Amino acid sequence: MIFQEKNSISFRKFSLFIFISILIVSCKNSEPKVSSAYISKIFGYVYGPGQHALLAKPSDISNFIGEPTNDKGWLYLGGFGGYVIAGFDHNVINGNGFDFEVIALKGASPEPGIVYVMPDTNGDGLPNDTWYELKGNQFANSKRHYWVRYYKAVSDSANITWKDSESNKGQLISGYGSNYSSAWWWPATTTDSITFYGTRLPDAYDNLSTPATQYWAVPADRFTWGYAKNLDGTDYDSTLGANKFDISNAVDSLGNAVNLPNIRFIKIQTAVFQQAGWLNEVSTEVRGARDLRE
Ligand SMILES: [Ca+2]
Ligand SMILES: [Ca+2]
Ligand SMILES: [Ca+2]
Repeated sequence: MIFQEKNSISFRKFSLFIFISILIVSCKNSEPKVSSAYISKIFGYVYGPGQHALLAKPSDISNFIGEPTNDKGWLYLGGFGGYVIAGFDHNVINGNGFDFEVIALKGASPEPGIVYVMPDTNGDGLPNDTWYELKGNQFANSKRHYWVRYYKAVSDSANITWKDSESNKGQLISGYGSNYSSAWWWPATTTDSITFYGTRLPDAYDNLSTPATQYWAVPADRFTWGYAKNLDGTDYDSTLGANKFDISNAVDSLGNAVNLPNIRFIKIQTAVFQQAGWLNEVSTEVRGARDLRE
């Protein structure tokens, strides 16, 4: 009898152990699985007219997914307005200080892109909620709610023309990299015009040319924090060629600060609209983003 009772108690203990074990395992399985600190998916990529139009392939989006290993190339965003929309496979938490970084073309002079963030508010895993701009040091000097409409060149020997939301008109000046800027129209853009909406930063380059020599330079104090592909930033990690971002710098469409506990998606957009002489357009090149806490 005593022996049986002992056995019975042991069996009950064993059953309880199994039950708790199953409970722990099933609880663990129900947590969202974090597979990567890096970008896991691209939701959109459009190249803005610029000199790398024939190099920039739609399939280059793979260069922005995962770890930026040496065998990977770049994702060319092109001239003003070109962008990529990407997502992590988990929420990036807004903790103290920097939260994520955007990896760019290492060592190149600043060609700043603005970073926008979006929480997955409706929880469907898609970037169909609200974008918030992350402000940087030129926030007060930027044009928000700006757009540029580019028009495909009417012939191979013509230029791409444009107009903007301030009724300015102009042309992408031919010469560098090709005789005519018609070659800067992205083949994947099948329409005859394309409009890019976004915030425009001040010009990056100052024209310091003399009659004898053309010389353009980006003053070191122009872009000091808050932009992608910016080696002048105090947020720059020179080892990786990355700029670090704090979700606490998010602002809404009116420019007011918003408190976002986390984000799921990012959009990086070329934010300077300038042709700097022979240097040509100021175009952001990127190659991934990483959650700094994973
Ligand atoms: Ca933060
Ligand atoms: Ca969503
Ligand atoms: Ca560039």
